[in-house]
Amino acid sequence: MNPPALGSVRHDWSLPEVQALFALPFMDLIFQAQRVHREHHLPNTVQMSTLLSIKTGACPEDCAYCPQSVHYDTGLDRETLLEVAEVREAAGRAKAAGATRFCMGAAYRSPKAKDIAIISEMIREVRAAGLETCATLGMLKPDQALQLKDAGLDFYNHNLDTSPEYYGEIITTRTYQDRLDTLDAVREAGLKVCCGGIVGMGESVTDRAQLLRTLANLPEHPESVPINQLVQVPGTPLHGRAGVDPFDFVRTIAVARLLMPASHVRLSAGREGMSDEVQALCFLAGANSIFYGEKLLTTGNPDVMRDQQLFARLGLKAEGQAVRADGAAALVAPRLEDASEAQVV
Ligand code: SAM
Ligand code: DTB
Ligand code: SF4
Repeated sequence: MNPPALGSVRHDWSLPEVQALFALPFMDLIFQAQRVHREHHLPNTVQMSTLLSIKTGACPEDCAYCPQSVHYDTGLDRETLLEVAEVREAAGRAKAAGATRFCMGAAYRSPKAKDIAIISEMIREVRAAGLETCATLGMLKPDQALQLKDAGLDFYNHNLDTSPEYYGEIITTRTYQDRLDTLDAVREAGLKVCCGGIVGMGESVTDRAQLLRTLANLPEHPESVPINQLVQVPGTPLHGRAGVDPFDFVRTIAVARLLMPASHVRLSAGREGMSDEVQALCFLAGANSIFYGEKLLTTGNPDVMRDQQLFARLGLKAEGQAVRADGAAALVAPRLEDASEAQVV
């Protein structure tokens, strides 16, 4: 029997199948990824999410990549939970700059009841600003996921980060199964799932394959799949690691696109140090989402002007963004029915 064609939504990927995709000649892999991308998505269109750290630093977890862990001295100033008004203002700015989704991140192992009550208020304000809402607050129990859903949350971000096999090298304070349990609770509550990982932590190609295979073999594919390149922060155990070959990063994006054809694959952390040309290769490989705005949670991201110039040079459009009063028409996504034939082939 022939294997299923690339482009079908599957949940039964074997490790050898995924390894074979990683082993394809670069051009063949990118060609297949772009072909599958166009079967499922409007080409030249990128979804834009803006991040805000609503509670920064002093996290009890020991994630070896993270500047916010209390276990490492990264010189980060800790902050308590922001005021609702501060979040409302940041959401207004993100909307005006052209984002369609606003993601609130908190350095928690898991949120407390009083935090959920305040964050529910924040979610209502962000929705009122006309943005999709996303939160990333650590582990959730089923009742907490339901409370966030009731507050109007659209997406919950919780990453697997790496393969089950490599995970223990990176985090010891919670298990891979804890993460899968949170993803279950989020799905059961009816929230959309944003789940991905990090490339460049010293993992092998097999680890990258196992991460993507684990994501693709979940009962439902995450709607958003953030692929982060490690941002090396002095003071964290992973600072000083050899950087990843940019072509290997692009390959990871391409394989994510092939394994989860209908999902948004986000070119996530690490863009600030990436050339425009490598970013263009990531879009060619099927990335169709970015973090937009000059800051991620605690580290930098390309500023809005650099991204607008990159989009203009590549003819990329922002997904689902209404025309802005200041005439930033280059960021307006064509509706499918308005797209020219050249844009939908
Ligand atoms: N504390 C919550 C948690 O871990 O679930 C939410 C915030 S946490 C910062 C969200 C994700 O950001 C992590 O799972 C990781 O994938 C990513 N991340 C954190 N630090 C990073 C870094 N230095 N480089 C790349 N990605 C990073
Ligand atoms: C994700 O996958 N990447 C984002 C978001 N989800 C929360 C976070 C990246 C953080 C990079 C390091 C920092 O800025 O602290
Ligand atoms: Fe805490 Fe999240 Fe950072 Fe891990 S990634 S140390 S859980 S803030």
